[in-house]
Amino acid sequence: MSVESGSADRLFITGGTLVSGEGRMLADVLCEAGRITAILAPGHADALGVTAGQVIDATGRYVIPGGVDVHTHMEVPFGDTTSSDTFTTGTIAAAWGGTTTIVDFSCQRKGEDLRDSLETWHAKAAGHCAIDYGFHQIIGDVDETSLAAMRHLVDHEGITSFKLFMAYPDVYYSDDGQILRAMQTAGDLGAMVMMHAENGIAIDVLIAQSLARGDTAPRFHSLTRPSILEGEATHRAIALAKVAGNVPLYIVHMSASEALAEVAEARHDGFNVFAETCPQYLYLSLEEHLSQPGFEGAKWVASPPLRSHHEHHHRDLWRGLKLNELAVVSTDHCPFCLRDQKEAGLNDFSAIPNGIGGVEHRMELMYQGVVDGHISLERWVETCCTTPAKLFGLYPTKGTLSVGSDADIVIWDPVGRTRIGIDHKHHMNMDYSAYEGMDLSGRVETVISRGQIIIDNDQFLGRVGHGHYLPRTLSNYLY
Ligand code: DUC
Ligand code: ZN
Ligand code: ZN
Repeated sequence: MSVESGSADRLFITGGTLVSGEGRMLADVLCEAGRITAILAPGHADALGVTAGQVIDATGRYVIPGGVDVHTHMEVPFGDTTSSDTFTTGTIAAAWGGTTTIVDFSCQRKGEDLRDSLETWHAKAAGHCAIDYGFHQIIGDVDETSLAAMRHLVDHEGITSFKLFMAYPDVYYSDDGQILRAMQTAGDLGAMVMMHAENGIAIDVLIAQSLARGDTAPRFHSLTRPSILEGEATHRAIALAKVAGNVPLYIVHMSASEALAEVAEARHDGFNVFAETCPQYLYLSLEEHLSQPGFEGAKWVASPPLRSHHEHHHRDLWRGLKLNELAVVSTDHCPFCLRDQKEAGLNDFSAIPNGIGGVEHRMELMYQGVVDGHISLERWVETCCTTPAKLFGLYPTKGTLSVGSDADIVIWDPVGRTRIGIDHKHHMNMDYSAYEGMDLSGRVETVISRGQIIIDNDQFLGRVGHGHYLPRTLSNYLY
């Protein structure tokens, strides 16, 4: 690929293969003032009088919409610590990996007003992001006040999705009655409910028993969060969403076959149920990662946990992605350093902050899924760019290469390679990589955000503060 410079406000991408969820075609893309203004059959630019500003020759490359990662946690408090990427470091890392939009979470603590938590998250992000960002709202305290505030957030703040927890008693946990009430309110508003579906009450019993036995190493994190309890919670969440009137429900960070089966059945029966998985649940396992000797396994403590590769979860999740039982791939990027952060749980796995960092690598890891034959090229774009934008009220501004859309574009080199690791490609603020040593097919070559080139051939050319807040609309794709 070569870039010729010209007017910064006008960008012409020629000779590439445009890929969408529906197919691929050879076409040229004209971007002006941050938007896509024309998509032209190759060779038609001259006839139509298109005079280029800056020209990018994308011959032999895929041209895809910028990645949309609808599940990240920058600067999120967890126990006594805070996730290690700021909105600045995390959004720069995302850009390096071809993601041009994130949706993070504003978190309501018990007793806090939803609006105050949102203000706190705006203060963390505003002016600090390299790419565009939005927020979902976590409701940690379902009561009359927060139910009323949900309407305010939808009507005035561009927040159209709300996350609830069936895990973490005493922190973010909601009981079934609270969940039902929040779902009824979301249903009235036309908003989406996102669910962390693990049975936290039962899990806490298993954790206490494990620690009492002296089973304190990181791998017991997975053994005390059995997949059947993810399946049970998913079943219950779906049942409650049905009782609330077929309210749109989105199961986050799915890791388990049992949970997938529940979603597949509900979707088959026509209910408005969606789910995402994350690369860690497709590539990493209890045996190879969480069970590494000593304290190493702490690097991969996240909830839900990595699953056993003997139990077919990985295979089933790949199949679910292919069949649209799983709609989206996000990262649940929630990074903590091993030193001083994960080490809080040296003698007690339950004190290890939960989370894996991966915002930089989602597009790369999922492209490997194309090369390995798990999903098609089109499905890669659909699950990583288009559907997340559709489900969360960002489409068609984001997630598509269409006239009028934001010029968020990735130029992808299908024959290049990407080596992930702390001494290779690694821009997240973490002292290790969860994907250390992986050598992947394909490479992010150029990343464009609203018409500005922010990554080009291993150089960051973006600007902190370029990223705008994205107020989101209610989605038209939930019913
Ligand atoms: N759930 C998340 O969505 N992210 C990090 C930890 C968790 O439990
Ligand atoms: Zn969660
Ligand atoms: Zn999360």
